[in-house]
Amino acid sequence: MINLKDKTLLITGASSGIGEACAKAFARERSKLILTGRRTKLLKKLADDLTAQFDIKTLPVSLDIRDKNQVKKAIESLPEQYRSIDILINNAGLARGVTKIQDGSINDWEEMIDTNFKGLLYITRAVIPGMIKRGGGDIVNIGSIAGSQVYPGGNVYCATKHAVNAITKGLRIDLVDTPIRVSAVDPGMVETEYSIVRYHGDKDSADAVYKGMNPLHAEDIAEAVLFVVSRPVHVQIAEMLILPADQASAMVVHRKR
Ligand code: NDP
Ligand code: 8X3
Repeated sequence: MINLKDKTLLITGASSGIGEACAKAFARERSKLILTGRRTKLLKKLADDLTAQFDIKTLPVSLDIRDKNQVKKAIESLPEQYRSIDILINNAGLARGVTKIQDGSINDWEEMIDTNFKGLLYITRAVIPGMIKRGGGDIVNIGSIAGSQVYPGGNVYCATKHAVNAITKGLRIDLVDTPIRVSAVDPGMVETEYSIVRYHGDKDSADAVYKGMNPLHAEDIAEAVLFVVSRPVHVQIAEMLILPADQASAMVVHRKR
């Protein structure tokens, strides 16, 4: 098993949900954390709390992953002690809306495409050359069951996660002659801010998504990410699909009445 103490980790979307849970899980391992996202106050508070609790180095970085210039600049201007990124967790992402394509909001589509797909590409492009130069690293893409299945109302969100799935596979091919490992962790239903964001702040609609069933917790996914990157160097976990026990597929969920 690889010891994660003092490994430098960059997490996108660390201000809530799965990204925040990853930050906490790796803080327990005493990794060095670069925490990125748009909500600066939340990132700073998380960084301060983790530093105080685990006596680790943390760096909150305000970053809108949709802005390619911001992404490039943020990576290039990292302080020296955070420059050697060992692990990149591509987690930032969102769904917007559940409407049919014919009724869809082009703004919602562009937000999903720009964040989930293009943003992931920008940050990966900025981080990989350093990993290649240093001769190692891990890239973990948080995909989704929506990366291999499509469900009603999922259309563009599912397309972005299918794209993440393809990029993960493409990256693994491109990096096969390097020691860099590329993994996909693909969750089913996890109760985070995800559904609140998807329903544009409508809490009742968001709560209804999980009604009568037991969803995953963000911590369940963080544990999986921890497992993936702590395997011995010759082991590459290519894909991990993780579902709640109450979910069988994107469209089959058992709900107690
Ligand atoms: P949350 O809404 O709780 O977290 C999403 C994170 O992404 C936030 O930290 C947010 O930070 C960040 N983010 C969104 N847009 C941007 C942006 N433009 N620039 C930088 N950061 C951004 O949801 P989850 O934790 O559930 O989602 C994390 C990932 O997991 C996503 O990729 C999602 O698609 C995926 N996923 C989620 C599932 C679920 O059921 N919850 C299931 C399968 C996959 P901020 O707002 O501060 O910028
Ligand atoms: C998020 C989970 O249920 O919308 O990727 O496919 S779901």
